Amino acid sequence: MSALHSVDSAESPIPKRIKLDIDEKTTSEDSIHNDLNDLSSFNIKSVLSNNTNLKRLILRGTFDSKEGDAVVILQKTAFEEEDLASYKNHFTDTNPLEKTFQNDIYGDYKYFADKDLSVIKTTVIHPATEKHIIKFSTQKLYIVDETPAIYKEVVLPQLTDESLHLQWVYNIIEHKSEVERIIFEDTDPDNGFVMLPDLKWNGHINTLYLLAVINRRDIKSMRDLTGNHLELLRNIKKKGVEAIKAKFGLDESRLRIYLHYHPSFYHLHIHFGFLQHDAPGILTEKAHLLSQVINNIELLPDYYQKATIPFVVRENDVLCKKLQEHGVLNIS
Ligand code: G7M
Repeated sequence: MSALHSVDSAESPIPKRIKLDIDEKTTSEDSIHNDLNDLSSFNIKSVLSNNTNLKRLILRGTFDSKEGDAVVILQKTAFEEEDLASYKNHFTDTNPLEKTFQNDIYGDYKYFADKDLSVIKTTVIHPATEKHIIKFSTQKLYIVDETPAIYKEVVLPQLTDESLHLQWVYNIIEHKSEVERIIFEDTDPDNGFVMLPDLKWNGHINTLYLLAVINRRDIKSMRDLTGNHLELLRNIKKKGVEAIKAKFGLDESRLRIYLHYHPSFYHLHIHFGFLQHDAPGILTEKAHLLSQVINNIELLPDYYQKATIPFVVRENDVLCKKLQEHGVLNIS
């Protein structure tokens, strides 16, 4: 997945047009992303989710003369504080205010901004699999305390069946996609990683959201981490922090550096976000601070093979059914 458009401010590290990098289909000749200039050929079939907090609408549909379903994610972008000066250019008599009501000292208006102030970050996934449709649909959530036994007997067999494949990750570490977006890279095969903007990032520093994807392919998630990986984890933390300081001027103390459990793809990766940005997936049932993970392993090298780790499962996940079948999750 990747963004179709991004606001290209002076500070933005992301070019105005970002290549869409989903998987190997990106490069195929009939890829929707080769010449998608507007959404006039998109036919809406249903609304998968509408998050009024995130101001994000996710639609399922099809594209004219293209086979298969598509998912289109529309998300209103945050204001960019750093660029206050440019706001003056947007407050002109060609950007009308329409009064909704007035009461004493309070006035409520609709402001019709120029198009660069009203950018909607758009992600297009085509062809979208049934897994994508499920992933992006609003669903009931359940929390499960995952013991090592539950992981081994129920969760792990399910992960190996996981068909949301890792091609897009391999494209990143093999320099086949998103090469121009790389912010930092350490090519060491054991302890190296590629740091680049997360697909969800719109390029504004106040919503900074980067991803560090490791070069090696033998660590699925936090569960696999042991004392043998301390060097890798410390390296990602140190060099990732240095790269962000050099590129964006943010100190480590202003960053939230964390892993997701469970992640959405099983190739170890670490999130680097601006502390004051409430990024999706920072809640306690999902986010694990990297410094804490390192410390747990320092105290006990096989901590993550012994620990019970809670995680959230969604009602339509195949795993949810499996957990019920094994009596781990009881849904009335
Ligand atoms: O929840 P989890 O820790 O697995 O997070 C995975 C992250 O990968 C999400 O925040 C996605 O936005 C991000 N992501 C997913 N895809 C398919 C891509 C991609 O193609 N490129 C980039 N740069 N990030 C992606």
